Order: sequence, then C-alpha cells, then structure tokens
Amino acid sequence: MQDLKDYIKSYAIQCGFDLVRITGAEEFVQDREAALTRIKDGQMDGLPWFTESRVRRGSDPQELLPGARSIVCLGLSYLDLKEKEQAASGQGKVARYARVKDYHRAMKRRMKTFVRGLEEHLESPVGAKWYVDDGPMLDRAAAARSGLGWFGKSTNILTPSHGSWVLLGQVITDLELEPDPPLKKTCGSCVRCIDDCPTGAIVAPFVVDNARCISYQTIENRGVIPLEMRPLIGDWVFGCDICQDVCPVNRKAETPQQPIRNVEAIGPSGQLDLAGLLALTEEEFRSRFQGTSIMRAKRVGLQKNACVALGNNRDEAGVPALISTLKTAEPLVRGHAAWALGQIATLESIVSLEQSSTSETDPYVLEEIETALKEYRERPAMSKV
Ligand code: B12
Ligand code: SF4
Ligand code: SF4
Repeated sequence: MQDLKDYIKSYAIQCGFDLVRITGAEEFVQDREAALTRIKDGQMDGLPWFTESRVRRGSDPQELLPGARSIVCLGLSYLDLKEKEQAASGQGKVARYARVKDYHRAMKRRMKTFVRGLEEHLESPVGAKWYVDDGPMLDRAAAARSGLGWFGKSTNILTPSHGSWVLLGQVITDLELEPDPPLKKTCGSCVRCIDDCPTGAIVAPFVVDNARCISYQTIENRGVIPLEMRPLIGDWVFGCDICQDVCPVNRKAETPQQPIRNVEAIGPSGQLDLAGLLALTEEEFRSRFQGTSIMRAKRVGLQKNACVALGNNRDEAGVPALISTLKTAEPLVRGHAAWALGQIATLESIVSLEQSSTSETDPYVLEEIETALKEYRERPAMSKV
C-alpha cells in the first residue's frame, strides 16, 4: 500500500501537479453542515446552482463514486512572479487565476493522464472520478482533510509551500490508500484579510458572504451590480485577489513546476484596456477569450464591469467610449455606463446623460440615468465641472 501511495505521489507531480495528498472517502460531515448553514443564512445568495441537494451529494464521496475508498487531492499553482501589479490608467485588473488558460480544462487533462498512467502502471482498470471546481465536491474541504493546506480565515486554502495561489482538484478512487493527516497549522491571530477586504465580505473568520464578494459581483452576477457595491469594486474587472495579496503566508510562495499557459489577450501585468472592452462585439469577445476563465462572465458581464472600473478610475479619457456605450449597448451595459458617466462628471458626460434622459426608452436605463444626474446635482458645487 505504501509503495502504491509513493508511486501515486511522484506520478502526480510528474503529471504536472505541484501538491498531492491523500484522504479517505468518508463523508465530509462538518463541512456539509457549514455549507448548509451558509445557504440557510443567505450567504450563498446569488448562486442558484449552489443548492442543498448539491451540497449533500458533493459531501458524500460514495454518492459520486460507489465503492470509493480514497481521494487523491491535487493542487496546481498559478503564481507568476514576472507579473507586475502596477495599475495603469484606463486599465482594469484580472484576478491571477484567470490570467492563465482555463484551469478546468488544464487540470482535467492532467488528471486524465494521471488516471490512465496509473491504470497502465497497475495493469488493471481503476475506478475513478475527477473533479475541479465545477463539480459538486467541496474542493476545499477535501484539501483541508488531506493536509494539502489549511483553511485560512479568508476561506481560501493556504498551503505551506505555494500559499493560497493553488487551484484544487480531486480524484476519487476505489484504490485503498493510507490517508495523510490534516495539517496542524492555523492563521493564528492574523486578521489581515478580514481587515483589508474592501467590501467587508469576510463577515466572520471562515465565512464569506457571497453577494458582498467582488469575485461574485464581477464573475457570477448576471444582473445589476448593486449601487452601493460599485465604488468598492475599484478597478477589478474579473475576480479579486486582495485577500490573497495581503496574506502573509503568500509572501514566500513558490511558483508552479509546469505552469498553465498564460492568456495572450491579457497583458503581462494582468490588465485589460477598459475602453477596448466596451468596443468588443460578441464575435470579437469569443475569439479573444475562448478557452479562458473570462468566458464565465460573458461579454455583457465584462462590459458592465468595465463601466464600473472606468467610473471608479474617474478617467476622463474613458468618456467617449462610455457615451457611445450609453447609446448603443444592451440595456444592462447602458445602465452601468450611465453610472460611470455620472461618476466622471465632465461637462461632456453630464450633457450626454441629459440628452439620453429624453431619448432613452428602457425603464431600467432611465432609472440609472436619473439616479446619476440626481447624485451629480446634489454634489457640493466645488466638486462639479
Ligand atoms: C462558490 C465558489 C465561490 C463563490 C463563493 C466563495 C465562498 N467562500 O464560498 C465566489 C464567487 C465568491 C468565489 C470566489 C473565489 N473563489 Co471560488 N469557488 C466556489 C466553489 C464553486 C464552491 C465553494 C463552496 O463550496 N462554498 C461554500 C462554503 C460553505 O465553503 P467555504 O467558504 O470553503 O467554507 C468552508 C470553511 O469555512 C469551513 N469552515 C467553516 N467553519 C470553520 C471553522 C474553522 C475553525 C475552520 C478551520 C474551517 C471552517 O467549512 C466550510 C465548508 O468546507 C469552489 C469550487 C468547489 N467545487 O468547491 C470554488 C473555489 C473555492 N474558489 C476558488 C478561488 C480561486 C476563488 C477566488 C480566489 C477567485 C478570485 N481570485 O476571484 C475567490 C476567493 C474569494 C474567497 N475569499 O473565498 C478555489 C479556491 C482555491 C483555494 N486555494 O482555496 C476553488 C476551490 C476552486 C478550485 N477548484 O480551485 N468562489
Ligand atoms: S476576493 Fe476580494 S471581495 Fe472577495 S473576500 Fe477576498 S478581498 Fe474580499
Ligand atoms: S491574511 Fe491572515 S487571517 Fe487571512 S488567510 Fe492569510 S494568514 Fe489567515
């Protein structure tokens, strides 16, 4: 059994993973209770697919693979130390994990190679199911129980070698393998992530309120970004890394041994030109971002986010793109463009809002225009154009 475990660990590294640990196939009882409580308390609101039945299924490995005996927990780092974090004007930031090609595909490909290679090594079929993010498994719960890392107060899994910059996956198998113990490490008295989260989304240690998280608002929210959230989003256009950037455990994180390829459409500094995003047609969006995690937000989502980031940057150079967006885009994007024009508040942007208030017919967009103009009129005279 030990020989097989040693083989599995070295072979998983050979297949391109940075971390590998084993846990048993028992139910995740405590994690299930935590997730169900989170749903009941409304902290998973906005994710209609994150249901009670999904949690029940995903917390019982036997449901996913009848006869399951072990779970091989895998971690793949996406840290790129060459990246510069300097925010340039007119640019929006993309979370680090999305600066590499879609990790679901990359990890599943490596997992498939891993399972097939294992079968060749054992000269017999292996019962196995693999999951990365989009399955019902509670990825972090498996990683924590296997000792791959520990639960940080930000809810991210922190690993001793690669920090939290790791994506998590599991191969559930019918092989009997000796489980590794969970780590004894904790965050201690640190609360940096809780203090520095700009939206207060980490409402208590180990509890993130989904709807307050910038990651949710910029990736998953298919509707209107709440007015009170917009100024807090800053210049993030896809995801958010703040609770990881401030985490002291991440200061000495190692980089991946076989990195996933970078997305060419995103520059080395992890930023996207905001006015350029507003001009994208559906076809251009697809050809630019196909095979990347950015697709998850869809074009309309990314353009809403670009409007919010331009409004927060208060960058006058973005006004022509926003005016054109206010005239021609889908209502959801037009509404967010109206907000951004109100924030930048140059003479040109206020005139365009006033003109649109007489020509616009969509009730939602009209409401956004009226709100932007009202807020502008109520501003102290000193801060007006
Ligand atoms: C839904 C989801 C989101 C939602 C909700 C986030 C959340 N905290 O639940 C949103 C869209 C906001 C999100 C954001 C992000 N996500 Co996400 N997300 C998921 C998904 C699909 C499910 C997570 C889940 O089950 N949530 C339910 C809650 C209950 O789980 P939890 O927050 O982990 O809570 C656990 C702990 O709190 C623990 N617990 C409870 N009480 C206590 C008490 C103590 C003392 C301890 C120790 C533990 C503990 O038990 C809970 C259950 O295990 C997973 C993939 C998957 N299938 O698992 C990816 C996943 C968690 N996300 C991931 C990533 C990378 C991110 C982002 C970093 C992306 C970004 N840069 O924008 C951010 C991080 C935000 C944050 N601080 O969490 C990675 C995390 C990798 C890692 N190292 O941890 C995952 C695992 C995807 C993957 N396969 O790699 N995500
Ligand atoms: S990802 Fe950003 S918004 Fe979400 S909890 Fe972390 S710091 Fe807060
Ligand atoms: S910032 Fe501090 S509290 Fe938050 S996850 Fe990192 S070590 Fe834990």
